[in-house]
Amino acid sequence: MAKASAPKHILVIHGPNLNMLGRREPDTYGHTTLADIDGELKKLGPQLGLKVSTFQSNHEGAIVDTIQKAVGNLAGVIINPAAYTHTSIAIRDALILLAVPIIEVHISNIHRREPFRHHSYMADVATGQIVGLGVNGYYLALRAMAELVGR
Ligand code: CA2
Repeated sequence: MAKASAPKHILVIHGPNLNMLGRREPDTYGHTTLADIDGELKKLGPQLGLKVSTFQSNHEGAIVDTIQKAVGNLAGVIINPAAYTHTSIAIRDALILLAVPIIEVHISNIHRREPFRHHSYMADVATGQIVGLGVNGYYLALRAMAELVGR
């Protein structure tokens, strides 16, 4: 009988202040905590044949370091770069190094908010974007990732 292949590894990256989810600004970001989201993704991953790792940092360089270390070891990345979405060429350049599908997630609809949130430095290096669907966007992204990378 053929040996089952190892699950493909998906890294989920959360940018600055997302560690505050569920604790402040519930009208914009909801009541779900980051630990809730990571827990759901780690449960859903194996159901989709994927291994999920999660990482949050408030520091741009730490996010760049994590992406660099992952080069060659990942099947895909789901990233909510948070405020760095609108400022970080460094994270954009690091994402390009990965050469794997990238899904950009935003809990809020950045296009309905202040003009400075309308531009994303990640948008054109991402395979796709999910915005404005609340934390459900992360779970939709993981399902889409399973389709993109195969099982
Ligand atoms: O809608 C999103 O997911 C954002 O990436 C969230 C970022 C914001 O800068 C982007 O424009 C859109 C902000 C994350 C801050 O998260 C907080 C959560 C709870 C309380 C305070 C901040």
